[in-house]
Amino acid sequence: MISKQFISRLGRQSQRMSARWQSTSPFAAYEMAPLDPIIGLNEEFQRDDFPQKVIVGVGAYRDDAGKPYVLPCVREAEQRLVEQKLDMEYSGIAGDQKFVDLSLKFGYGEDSSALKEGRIQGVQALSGTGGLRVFGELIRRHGQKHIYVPNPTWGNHIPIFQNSGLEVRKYRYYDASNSSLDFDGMIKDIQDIPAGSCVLLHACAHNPTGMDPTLEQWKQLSELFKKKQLFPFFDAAYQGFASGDAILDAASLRMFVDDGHLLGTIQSFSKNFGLYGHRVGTLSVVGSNADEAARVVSQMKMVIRPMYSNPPRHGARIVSTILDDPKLKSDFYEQCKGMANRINTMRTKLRDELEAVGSTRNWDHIVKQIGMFAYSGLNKEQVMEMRAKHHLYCTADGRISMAGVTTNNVSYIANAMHDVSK
Ligand code: PLA
Repeated sequence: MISKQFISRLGRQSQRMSARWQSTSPFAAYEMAPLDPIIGLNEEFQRDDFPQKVIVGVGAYRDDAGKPYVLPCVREAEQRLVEQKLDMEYSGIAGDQKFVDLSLKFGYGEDSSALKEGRIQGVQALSGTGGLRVFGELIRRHGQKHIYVPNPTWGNHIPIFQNSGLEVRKYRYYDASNSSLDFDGMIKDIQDIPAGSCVLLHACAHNPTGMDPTLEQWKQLSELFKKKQLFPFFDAAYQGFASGDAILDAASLRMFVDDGHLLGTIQSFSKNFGLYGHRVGTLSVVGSNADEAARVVSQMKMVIRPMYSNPPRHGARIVSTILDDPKLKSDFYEQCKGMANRINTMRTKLRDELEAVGSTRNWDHIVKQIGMFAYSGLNKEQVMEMRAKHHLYCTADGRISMAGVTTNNVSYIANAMHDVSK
């Protein structure tokens, strides 16, 4: 029998041991890391107890009541999946093949000849971010030393590629003084990029600027990439959110493939299908033939297996249920358009409200920009003042998630913007 005295002696002993361990904790030198500049805003916002506080930080769609929105087609697909009582076995390393096939058709086009020739192949990815990370690792292992990204770009592109062991270089993209695309600067910088380099392009709805090249400009870029023998890599995180039409939004990618480029692409289903937390995406390449594309996919699997083994199943099943069913697919196109339309209505409202509250600055760029964000032109000091004085949270670069602007908060937002910029 173990006596009470024995147990309490053991207790005292382990207390003494843990005190000793604390002084030599393996974590003693860990410093508190800064909050993430985009997702970290949510934490700061939650700590704020001001009743009228507003957050327009992370790009997550809200309905006009300010609530997260689950697309009805997603709800219906989920219902069907529950009824099927599917198993929950591991997926393959490359994920759900049916999902990948449907996703590639969604991105590259149902009748893409490169797809029919088997030259486009890919894997399911942990949404856009995971696909970018695997791609970064893949090209670094196979000889790339750097990657070129637009300036500015989505903030996380830089650490993702740095963590993949690549040096991140920038090309000009935005003319802040005119709130417009700096196409001449972009062309000039791209002309100087060494042959064979990988260059990231936002397929549509450029984050954060909301400014995309026109179709004629994409054509010029395609020709330049060919002449300079550059390796294009498309980040398609907003297909459907730019024009509201997911097919139109894939025009740049499809043009490059039709022009014969060999390239890589990540697709994210976070925004267009509203599947943020389910982490659904695809990483694919267009190779010169089917065998080459298959070899690249086999190398992607070599990156994935020791990194996270294989991707989650549920979100991919939702997307493939929708894309494989004519009725759900057409519901999706309509519901995606609905989100884009609400954002556009809010762009006009925000500009009009800024005028109504007496701002004499030109805010036309808010209406001219497309996609999820307004790149307001407010500087860091103004952003911080809005946060302190008005409890309005947007990212430090003045980017406002238009998806979080609603009929109820638009005049509050306009007031705060005007107050810090008059
Ligand atoms: N690529 C771009 C250009 C993005 O803007 C984002 C997300 C991603 C990829 C990755 O998204 P995913 O991993 O969910 O597919 N950008 C958000 C969210 C919407 C974020 O920062 O993580 C943003 O607020 O900028």
